[in-house]
Order: sequence, then C-alpha cells, then structure tokens
Amino acid sequence: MESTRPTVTMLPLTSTNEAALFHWRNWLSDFTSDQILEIATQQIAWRKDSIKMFGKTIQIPRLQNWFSESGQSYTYSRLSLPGLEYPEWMNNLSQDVKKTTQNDFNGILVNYYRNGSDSMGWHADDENSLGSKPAVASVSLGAERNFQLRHKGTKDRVNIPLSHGSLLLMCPGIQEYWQHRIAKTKDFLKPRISLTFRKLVN
Ligand SMILES: O=C(O)CCC(=O)C(=O)O
Ligand SMILES: [Mn+2]
Repeated sequence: MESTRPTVTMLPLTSTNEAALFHWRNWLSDFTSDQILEIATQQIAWRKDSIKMFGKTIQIPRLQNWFSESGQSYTYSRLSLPGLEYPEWMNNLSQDVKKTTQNDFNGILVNYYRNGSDSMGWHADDENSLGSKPAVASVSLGAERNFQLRHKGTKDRVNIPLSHGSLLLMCPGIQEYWQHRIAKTKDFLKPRISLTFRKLVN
C-alpha cells in the first residue's frame, strides 16, 4: 500500500449528526492492483447466486463469494454463503486494510462485475450479523465504477468514482441513514472486482 492521504466527505445523518466517508484514491500501486486483480479473477471460486425477491427467484447481476477469518457464514437476502478461508494474498491485503482504516474486520464479501451490465442495487450493509453501527471498507480493482450514495430521508446523493487500487471506508452510522449502489451502465467496461471488508459480531 502507498501512503496517500484520503479524501474525506462528511455525510449528514440527522440534522445534528454526520459521519465520514474516507477515500484513498491510489491506495495500491498500479502494479500491485494489477497483480491482485489477476490473482482474484483466477483464484476465487466465483459463485453465480440467485436470491428470492417478491416471491420470484432472481439471479444476482454479478458474481460473488464470501471469506471469513473464523469460518462463519454470511447471510443476506436469505442467501447463506459459507465462509471460505482467506488465501495468503487476501490475508496480507486484509492486514493493510485494517492498518490504514484503523478498523477491525473479520470477513470479506467479494464481488465480480463482469461488465457494465453487472450491478448492485440500492441497499445498506445493515444485516443484524454486523451489529448496529458497522464500519465497512472496500478495495476496488479493475474498471472504474461509480459508487453512489443516497440519504434514506432527504434523498441527497453523493457520487464517488472508484478506480483501480482505491480504498473506501464508510464510518459507523452511514448504513443506518444512507443506501449505496453500483449502477448498471451502457458504457463498454472491463471487469471490476470489489473486496468489501466487514466485521461479523459474535
Ligand atoms: O462493489 C462495490 O464497491 C460495492 C459493493 C457493496 O456494496 C457490497 O458488497 O455490499
Ligand atoms: Mn454494500
């Protein structure tokens, strides 16, 4: 990791409260980012999962998998992903993420967006298993995609382009008041992988 300074955006939560969104733009060098992108693309057993929404089974528009330090599984939208063991490169990356963000994480949800048609809809990372005020960090690799945030009440929007080798940290409180997404785009785009760091409680 390189020691770049983060850009800090203060996101209003309530009229009296705010929480920080930290963005390290070139957190990893291009060389390291290329290496991790290659190894993650090749070595992760990418799952094509389906979830049930409004009684219908829908294939999620991306590939994914879940890694856990303690082998805990991760459940969202009633889909349960068994916790895989971190490979060595992921363990090293995790140490660096913890050091830079000064947060503790014990699991990583990895997402693979094959092209601009792959996406993730509006949601918050607010599963009970993450506790009440989780911090969530993510490392982005590959094609640049827009990370959009929308306040649940005011509908205010914030847009952060996430480039190859960037690190993002959503501080505690953001999941309660804001949603985020990676929208579909008609632009021809190469693949993107995100590794999203979470802490499962108990
Ligand atoms: O791909 C991203 O940057 C966002 C991923 C995300 O929001 C999630 O995994 O919950
Ligand atoms: Mn999320």
